[in-house]
Amino acid sequence: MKIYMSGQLVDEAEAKVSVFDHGLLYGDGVFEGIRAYHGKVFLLKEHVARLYDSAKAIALDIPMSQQEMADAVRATCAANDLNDGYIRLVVTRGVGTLGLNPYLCKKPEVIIIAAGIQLYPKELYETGMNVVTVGTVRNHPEAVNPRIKSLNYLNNVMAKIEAINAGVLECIMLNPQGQVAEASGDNVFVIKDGVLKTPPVWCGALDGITRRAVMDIAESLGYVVKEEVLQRYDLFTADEMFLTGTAAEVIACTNVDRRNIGEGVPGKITVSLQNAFKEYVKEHGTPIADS
Ligand code: PXG
Repeated sequence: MKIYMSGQLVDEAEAKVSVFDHGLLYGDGVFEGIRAYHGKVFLLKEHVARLYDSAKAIALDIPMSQQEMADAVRATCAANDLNDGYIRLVVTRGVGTLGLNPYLCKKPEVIIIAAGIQLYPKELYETGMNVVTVGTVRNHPEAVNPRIKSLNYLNNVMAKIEAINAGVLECIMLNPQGQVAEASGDNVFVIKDGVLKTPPVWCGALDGITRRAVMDIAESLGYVVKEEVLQRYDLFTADEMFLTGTAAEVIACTNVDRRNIGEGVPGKITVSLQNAFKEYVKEHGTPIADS
């Protein structure tokens, strides 16, 4: 596999970071997860823009333009003959001292990995998945704002541990006020009386790119979509519930905290959105190959 690192494509065995990189020492950096479908990078511009916003929020200057970054993503996919897969973009603060001071780091490190994708088990897309709400609350917005896709994902990892220990694969995280924020690596939607509802990002959610795509799709199918504060009550009383994310795409949640959502099977609207999403990805990508 070829990895993009320090401005070049190198063999996987040579793609190594220093033990003095602040990405490793402090989780000081940002990342993106992007999908390629049918030889096109899905919503590439949007992912690159979010990466630069995450970087800006932590005062990290990425040493290349957004266009150069997008071209580097395409070049990494091309070098690995990737048509369908998962791309991980990582920008670390770079090599510094053992102290915290980020201003002593010489140059941010940009890494692009174009690889396969690990999905939830296929049958969960048919049956829906069970989730639990967890005790680990989402980061306070004035701590590490959840809108930053930072390399410091311990908050999410701690939540994921709780989910797995409870015998499920994903969880719902609440914010410090006890409102629904998102899943550990996905956004959350409920449907009540035909209306789609998802928490506004200020409730502690990443401004998910799949989330926005699904809001778009739902509106084009004629559904009303609202960004609304949600409480656990809204999950328990929902007719349908689903998660969205680059890795997960659109997946139904049929049980929360051992309570069935609706009939305990994926709802009709969720299934229609899953199908529409498959079509949407065909039309919203940047071709990997130069035309
Ligand atoms: N919330 C969080 C906290 C995320 O990390 C999403 C929502 C969905 O956003 P997009 O833009 O992808 O629709 C993410 C996405 C994983 C995994 O293994 C998921 C993500 C990052 C890394 C790994 O499920 N993020």
